[in-house]
This record gives sequence, C-alpha cells and structure tokens, in this order.
Amino acid sequence: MLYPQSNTKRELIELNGIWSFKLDDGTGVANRIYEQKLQGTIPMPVPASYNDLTEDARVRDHVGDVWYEREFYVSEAWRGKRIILRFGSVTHYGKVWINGQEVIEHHGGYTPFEADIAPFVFFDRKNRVIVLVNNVLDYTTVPIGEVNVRRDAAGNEIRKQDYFHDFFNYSGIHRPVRIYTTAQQYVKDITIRTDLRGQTGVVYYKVETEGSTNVKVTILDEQENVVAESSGLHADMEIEDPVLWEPGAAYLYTLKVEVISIDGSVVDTYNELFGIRTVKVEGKEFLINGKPFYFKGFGKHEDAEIHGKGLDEALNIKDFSLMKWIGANSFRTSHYPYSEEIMRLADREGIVVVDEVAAVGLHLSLGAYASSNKRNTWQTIQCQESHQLAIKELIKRDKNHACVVMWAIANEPAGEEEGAYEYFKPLADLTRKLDPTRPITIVNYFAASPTTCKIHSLSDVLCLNRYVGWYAFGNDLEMAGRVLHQELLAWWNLTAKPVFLTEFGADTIQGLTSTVPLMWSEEYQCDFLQTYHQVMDKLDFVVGEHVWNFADFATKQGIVRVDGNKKGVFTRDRRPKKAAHFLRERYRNIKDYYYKTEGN
Ligand code: BDP
Repeated sequence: MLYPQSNTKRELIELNGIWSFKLDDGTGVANRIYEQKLQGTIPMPVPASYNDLTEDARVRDHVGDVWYEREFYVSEAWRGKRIILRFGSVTHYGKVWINGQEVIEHHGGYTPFEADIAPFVFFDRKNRVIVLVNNVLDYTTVPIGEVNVRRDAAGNEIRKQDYFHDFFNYSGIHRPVRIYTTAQQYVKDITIRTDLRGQTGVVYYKVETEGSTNVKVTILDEQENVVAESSGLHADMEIEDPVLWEPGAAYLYTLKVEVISIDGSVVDTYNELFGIRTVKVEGKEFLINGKPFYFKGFGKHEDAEIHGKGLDEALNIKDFSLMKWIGANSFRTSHYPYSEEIMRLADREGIVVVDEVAAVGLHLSLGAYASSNKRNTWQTIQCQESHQLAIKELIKRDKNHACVVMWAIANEPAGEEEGAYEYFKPLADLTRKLDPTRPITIVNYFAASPTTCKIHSLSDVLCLNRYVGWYAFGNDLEMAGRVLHQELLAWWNLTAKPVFLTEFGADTIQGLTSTVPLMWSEEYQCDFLQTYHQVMDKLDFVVGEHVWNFADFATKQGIVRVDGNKKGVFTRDRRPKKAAHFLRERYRNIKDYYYKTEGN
C-alpha cells in the first residue's frame, strides 16, 4: 500500500491536530450519533493515544468504543478527482463516517487503511468526519485478549480488558490522518524487488494501475539523474555499478511511475524510494549484500510519556540518534508494525529492521498469565483469520522497504503445544508466497525448547527470547551462562540454522546501584548482558543480539511491574542507564559485517 504523497499530480492535506473526543456510553451506535455533531466532547490530539491525556481513570482504562470528530474542507479544485481519506492506524478497530455516511471500517490496530470519500463530501461547505475507535482484544483479534465483565456495588457493568502480552493496551488514532487526491486513472500499487548479478543491480518492478495501463517508469539516483528507464507494467531494469543500500550507509533510488492517458498526457505519478540490496540466509550466516551481517540493537516499543503509542517524530529522531550513539545497527518492531514514518526513517538512516506483526501473547499457559484453568492455546484462540490479514497488510505496506530484512510472524507463541504447527504452517506459507525475497521467523520463548518446540522448522532464523539470569536463575549468572550456552548449542545441533537472540534483559531501576550483583541494580543489568555476550561470542552460528528493551515502557498493572517494564537500557524519557555506556563499548567494537568470521 503506497504511502500518501503530494507531487506534481497529487495533493495532500493533513487532518492532524485537535479533534473532539468522547467515550461511548454503550448507546452511541444504536442512537446513530455519527449522523450529527457529537455532543459532550473534550479536545483530543491526533495522532496520540488518548489513555494518558486526561486525569480520568475511566478514559485511561476504557474498554470498548470511543468517538473522534473533526471538520474539514475540500478544495473545489478537487471536483472530479479521487479524494482519499487515509488513516495511518487506528487501534484496534475503526469505523468512519463522512457527513453521516459510513465510508470504511478496518480491523487491526497497526496498519493503514483508506477510502475514496469523493462521493460523500461537500465542495461548497464544511465536512464532518466521525471515527468510532474500539480497543477490545479478544480471541479473534491480534493481539489476543479477553474482556472480563463484572458488576460494581450499584449493579453497573464493569468491563476489564485482560491480555497476554507485556505492553499497555494504548488506544486511539495513533498515526496521521491525511487526505490526498489522485486522478481517476492512477497508480494503485508498486512492488520493487532488487538483486545483484555481478556488478549489475537488477530492479524488478510491478505496477498496478486503475484505468490506463500505459506507464512510464524511470529510476533516478539521489542526484536526480535518470539511471534507467522502462515502460510496461512490469520489467527487470538494470543499473550498472549501483550504489548499494548498506547498513549505516543508506542509498535510496527513486522509482518514478507515470500513468499516461489515451491522449498522451501524464495523469498520475508516484515516486517510490527504494534501496538496492540483497538478503539471504546461508548456513550459519545472515547475508546482506552477500556479506555476513551481525545484528546489534534492540527490541523496541512505540511508547512514550503522554503520547503513548501516538506517532512522535521527535521521539523517533531521538531514538535513532541514541541507536547511532550506542553503535546499534538494527531493531525489531516488537510487537506490532511500527509507523510508516519510522520505516521510512530506517530506510533513510540505514537501520536494519526485523518487521513483526501484532501476533503477540498467543500462549495461554505462560507463567504470570496462566489462569487457574490451563487451556490449549490453539484450541482456544480463533485469530487465524486476523493473523493472516495482519501478515497480508504488513507485507503490502512494507514490501518495498530496504531496511526490512526479515518478517517476524509472531512473538512467543505456544510453539510447544499441540496444534502449533498446524496453526503456523499456513501462515508461514502465506508469508513466503507474498514475499519470496525475505527470510521469516517465529520468535521463540523458553517453553518451546529444542526438545518441545513444534514449529522451529518454519523459521529461517531461530529468533530466541531468553531470560535465564532473570526469570530463572536470578542472581546466578554463572549458572545462567551455562544454561544458555547449552541451549544454544542444542538448537544448532538440532536445526543447523543461525540463532538470533532477539530478547534478553533484566529489569533495572535507574539510580539503584550496588557493589555486589544485586537484581534490579544498574550493575546487575551490565553483568547480565555481559554473561550473554560471553556466550554469544563463543558461538559462530549466533548472528545477532537485540537487548530487551531499548527503553523502559508502559505495561498493564500487576505485581511484576512497577510503573511498567524497566528492562530499558534507556529510561522511558531516554536517559542512559549504566548499561547504555557498557553496551556502547561493545557495539562500537562490533562491525556490521564479518564479526564472527574474523575469529572473535
Ligand atoms: C518477553 C516478551 C516481552 C516482554 C519480556 C519481559 O516477548 O514482550 O516484555 O518478555 O518479560 O517474553 O520483559
């Protein structure tokens, strides 16, 4: 799905800013409140999560529908054009009315959706957009969750949202809302795949159009020089001696598509940025541009004070600056697709991304989450359809990003339980069919061990999240190191696939210091990391390490979290803990390529 852009043929306006907002009282849809101006609203910014923006616990913990509204004009000059209203994301469900008429609904909280609103808008007066946002997670959604209903003393129904993942269920219109125009004949979609044949860069493109199929395709370099030209809806184009997209040294070409109408005039155009690079898993190596790459970085979250999960471009720039400062070259979009804006930034900055769908918490029997009645996850949940949709929408959105080198189609599912393989096989097949150019992974947790895991054969890289030294063998790092070492070897012996530690970390309170190893202290976090480093450095099949987490983040309330998860190397407001300086020493000495082959 193409990112909205303004260019010589398309116009774009932003509908970000202050909207009107109210919680639903349970009757909004039945009373068709979307037909009139909303009453009893408060101001609410877009994009942002609404949860932390008032001093009202009912807003923070609301379960169900909320309403957003604003007014806007469209230019008279847009008569006859397609007028596309586009939401970067609405978490987790959105339904949209323009001037009282329903135009679109969308399930899934982390991918964009859009509709042509031309038939519904007024050109001679104000328009009103109303959005219903719903944040309920159940067994049919990704992530999964369950709503528990009880009654207060007065007999009122109280709904509590429970879920099986470790980040707060922020909700709202999280990403930009925009309107852009196109002609009636237009570029619908572009797919770009790149390869290298010797010194020649091969750029395969496929264009989908509406109306005319007569297209002109041009590739421009960063200086806007034309380096290749083509016509037709698909072709292999060649660039001699291209500048490759490399980690830390991004280079982006532009594929410019022009749609030509029957009279020979250009009616629509779209400029898609792309990088030329290859990705391959071979033996014990993860190859980018044919060279063994070593991932160093973090599992992250889109999470901040006040904004919650709302897009914050200043925060994104700060995070990229910190990642560069510390020497990281990559991150994982744990545990949902991040904003399109961050993906574009990663392309531009040469940061490598493992791109994950929101299939998190698919384990009903895990420790703190297991209720008294243990259930088989795969017989209980019913989210396969949403999961499929999430994969399709992620790949449709992110397929042209040079930064994306692997798809993660779930985080920590119950891979050890009966039914896991049957659940995941079709999803893995679907992912590979939609994108045969990138490896895929299902991020593994401790309970799906080399002896119990039923789904490791579906991953190209074994991405492991491990917490020995924290949830097990806390304060026994010597033992933790041995257990980790044995397990990693067992995985290698079993699968002969590269191993990537996608999570390992220890909760750490900034300012809590100690001369002896003391869990929760800044020193313990460093010792914990060092234990893992020593093990990973001995094993040449380990291709990467992502510390959990880049920064402290909000979680649901409970007895294992004090004001959120504290495994950040940075605090939630992005101040370095001791571990940040410690990691910086290490990361700056690890090169992007050939780390393991040069005898480290
Ligand atoms: C892992 C999850 C991650 C959690 C982390 C933790 O993948 O989302 O935040 O554990 O416990 O299991 O800190």
